[in-house]
Amino acid sequence: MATELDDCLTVIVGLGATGLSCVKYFTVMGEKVKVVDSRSEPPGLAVLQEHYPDVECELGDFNLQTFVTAKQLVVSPGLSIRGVEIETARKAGVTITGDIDIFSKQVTAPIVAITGSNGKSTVVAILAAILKKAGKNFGLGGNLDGENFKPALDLLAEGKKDLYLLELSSFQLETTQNLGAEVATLLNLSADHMDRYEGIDDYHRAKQRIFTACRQVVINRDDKESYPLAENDATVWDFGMGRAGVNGLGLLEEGGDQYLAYQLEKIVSVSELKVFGQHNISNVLAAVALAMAIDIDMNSIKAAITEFSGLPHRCQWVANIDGVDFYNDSKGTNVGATVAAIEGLGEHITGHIVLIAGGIAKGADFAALMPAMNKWGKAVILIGQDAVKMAAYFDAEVQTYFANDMRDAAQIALRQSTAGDAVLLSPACASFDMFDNFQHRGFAFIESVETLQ
Ligand code: UMA
Ligand code: ADP
Repeated sequence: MATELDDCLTVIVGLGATGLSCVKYFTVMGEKVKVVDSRSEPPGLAVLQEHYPDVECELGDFNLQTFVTAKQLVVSPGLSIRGVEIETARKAGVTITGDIDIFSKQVTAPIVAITGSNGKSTVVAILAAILKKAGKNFGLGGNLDGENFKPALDLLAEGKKDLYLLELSSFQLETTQNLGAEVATLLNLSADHMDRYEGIDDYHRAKQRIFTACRQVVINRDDKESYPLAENDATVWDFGMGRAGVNGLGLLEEGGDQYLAYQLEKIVSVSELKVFGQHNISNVLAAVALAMAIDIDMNSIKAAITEFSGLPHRCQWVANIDGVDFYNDSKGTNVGATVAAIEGLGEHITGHIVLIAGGIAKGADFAALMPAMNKWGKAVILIGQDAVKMAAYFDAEVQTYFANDMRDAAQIALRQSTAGDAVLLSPACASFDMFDNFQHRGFAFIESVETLQ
């Protein structure tokens, strides 16, 4: 007998990359869907019209009726589930889900799931390099950008895999009920996206959902927020900058050298790594812990970690002009990331740092930048929408300048530097006020530096 629910549709909320991947998925499954997006011209529109002309699509202001009469809402990560339409639908008994939730129910191969405020993409890239060395047939996707960009559901079209490696954002985890990863990690926690959460605890709760029903966890000994809050009987691996724990990765000092180690067993010397900064050593240790949790051989691990030279736009060396090194850390989009970049670079150079920062603050408190800037910085050049707000935080000993655009910022930065100093673009802010995304901002910096030569 037909029920009222049979007339209701799965409604895909958002027509970006995730929304499109959901349309493809449900179409392959033979299920009729409807798409809504509050934007009048969402990025996925042209593809939808060309390849899925029969899929009904509502654009512009959301229609509450569509939400409350849906069978389920598949919500894209860019939208908060606390929006009035979604919240009303939830209260009316409509299931709220997301692409990662659907993906985790669909696949049987083990999932390695990585979240954290910073270092996710770097750890994913190191682990992917390790898996390649080990000859694994794995799927790679989730909250990634650049060459690895792939919504999780698109991985299903790639055929059978031995395992899946997923980077997950707090936004994606909000709609994920029971991930059931083989191994899950929350690398670290510092404030980000405070314009979307009620506070850091709220953001932390979203991140903690990565541990739901997982079999193994990898925790960061240097950040207690990385530990699962809920009781579970998962096998625990740990990593951190000190000596390794019982089932852990850490650092060993021997003969004046520092080594990455599993318990008391040396893996490689820190000097053999191509990446610099404590944060990157931590990232490598995390990737090794994850690889060991899924039984990858040590030779593949060693080969990959000593070859890895970092991702673009993450503390990436750009040029040396008159003895001043320029670094592009455009992916430094929150305060924690910029602090890590300043400290990593500060220890690496002989002079001081001239920081280029600013953009959209996302509700951040920039006070945490000050100890690092007071220690390693000499000047800050501010750009973008929240430049004035940010300037109020800097102490008098750090010279503060405002720049109109990136080229202006690079010129001022060079004028304020002397040989041995480093100019670091690490904005601690989102880029969308002046640029399409962080890559666009990074390339604008690289081009601006080129004009200085
Ligand atoms: N939007 C609307 N109205 C809508 C739907 C979306 O205005 O109806 C806006 C959102 O507010 C957002 C933008 O559109 O500003 C994009 O949102 P989306 O959900 O359509 O995004 P996708 O294109 O599906 O991309 C998302 C991730 N983006 C976000 O979570 C914002 C991508 O992560 C991810 O690679 C992709 O899914 C595939 O999994 C990018 C990202 O910036 C790298 N992530 C944030 C971060 O890392 O800080 C969380
Ligand atoms: P995510 O994917 O979480 O944004 P990325 O690996 O892309 O992380 O790195 C983004 C920025 O975060 C880097 O440019 C660097 O400034 C900073 N960062 C990287 N790893 C760490 C870490 N382990 N702890 C703190 N900051 C980090």
